[in-house]
Amino acid sequence: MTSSPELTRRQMILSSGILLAGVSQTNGLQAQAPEKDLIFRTTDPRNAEPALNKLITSWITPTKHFYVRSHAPNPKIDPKTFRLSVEGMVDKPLSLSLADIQSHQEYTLTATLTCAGNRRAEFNKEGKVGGVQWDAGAIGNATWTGVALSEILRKAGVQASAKHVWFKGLDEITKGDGIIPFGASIPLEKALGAGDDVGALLCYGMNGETLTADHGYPLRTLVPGYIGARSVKWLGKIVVSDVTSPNHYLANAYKLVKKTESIDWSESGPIYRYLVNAAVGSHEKGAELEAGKADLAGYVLPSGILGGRVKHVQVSVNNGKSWKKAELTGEDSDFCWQLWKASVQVTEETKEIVVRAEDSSGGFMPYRVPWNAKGYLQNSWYRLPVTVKAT
Ligand SMILES: Nc1nc2c(c(=O)[nH]1)N[C@H]1C(S)=C(S)[C@@H](COP(=O)(O)O)O[C@H]1N2
Ligand SMILES: [Mo]
Repeated sequence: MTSSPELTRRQMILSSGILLAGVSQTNGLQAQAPEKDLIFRTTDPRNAEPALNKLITSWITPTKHFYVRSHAPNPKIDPKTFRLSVEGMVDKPLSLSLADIQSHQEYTLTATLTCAGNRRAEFNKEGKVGGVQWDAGAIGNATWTGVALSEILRKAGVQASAKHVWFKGLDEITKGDGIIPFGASIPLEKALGAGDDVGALLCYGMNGETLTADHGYPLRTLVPGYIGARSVKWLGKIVVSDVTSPNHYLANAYKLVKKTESIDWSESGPIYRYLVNAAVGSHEKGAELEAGKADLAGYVLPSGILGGRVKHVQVSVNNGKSWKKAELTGEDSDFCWQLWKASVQVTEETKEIVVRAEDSSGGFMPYRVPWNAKGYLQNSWYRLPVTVKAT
């Protein structure tokens, strides 16, 4: 399947850590995937994030700069024979082709997707955490096109005692002795939305183009406001139930637990919403600055709550003794990040640029996030180490 030129390329990729083209994804069933310009944390499966200076150049993240988080190789799915099944606590189980799905009203919305493990690598300062060693790039803001999950559920007829909607992917993840799909569930009320909130989408488009293999072709869920793990790619099955999904990625993983050895999964419940977060993208860690004015820029994400907005982003050059308010740029929209910029005065005493944010729901970035064994929800003050030289 892999030709030798690709192998050569792969080796080159591995040595540089950067993949400039989606060479290994073409499966004959769809067009060549667009190029990716990402830093690969692992290549098999594909886990990659953009350089932060590229990430913050636009409010909409181009697909080539959109992070990829996959637990197994992209499954090869024939769109002609593809079926989405809808079962469980419904009056009328469904088996839908892509055309059936696309015959419903189409929605396009912009929403930020972020991995619960974004900024995970920062936990290592306190104690090693496993998993993909993300910097602050496991986040992106895209336009998503698809149909409302609520409409499909209504068509199937959700029974009165139903409380959760399970999603099952078509990927095959080796776990222990077995092979399992990636799965998740969300509360029924989140799935259905209300009023202006369409709830969750079943998407086939991203940034105005057909969803790529990396992002879940031909169909994925998009759950605005929730951690990326609830937006299941390569969606094959929906189950309506009165309980949460038993799938490993809902029942066990994506929880805040304290121990690495013999993890007690019952210690906490599943993570759903993401938290307010921010990072600097204009400068690299360890950047050399000249004393005087420094122009900084980055992203900021309000907590994943409908109507949630960024209240303010603040920057400190003296470890939080004083703060300067940053200016927000980009658009102000539900479940979307914002970009920010600020000019600050740095001195030879400045060792770090520190950033924190607060949102309209009272969510804030704390000084420190308690260490957790799986390295989730790191949203402490963002610290960018710098060296400042006298002019
Ligand atoms: N089927 C499937 N869906 C999945 C995953 C996966 O590995 N398999 N990863 C999840 C995680 S942890 C995240 S953060 C998002 C990432 O979406 P992206 O790769 O499109 O950025 O997809 C989620 N959906
Ligand atoms: Mo994730």
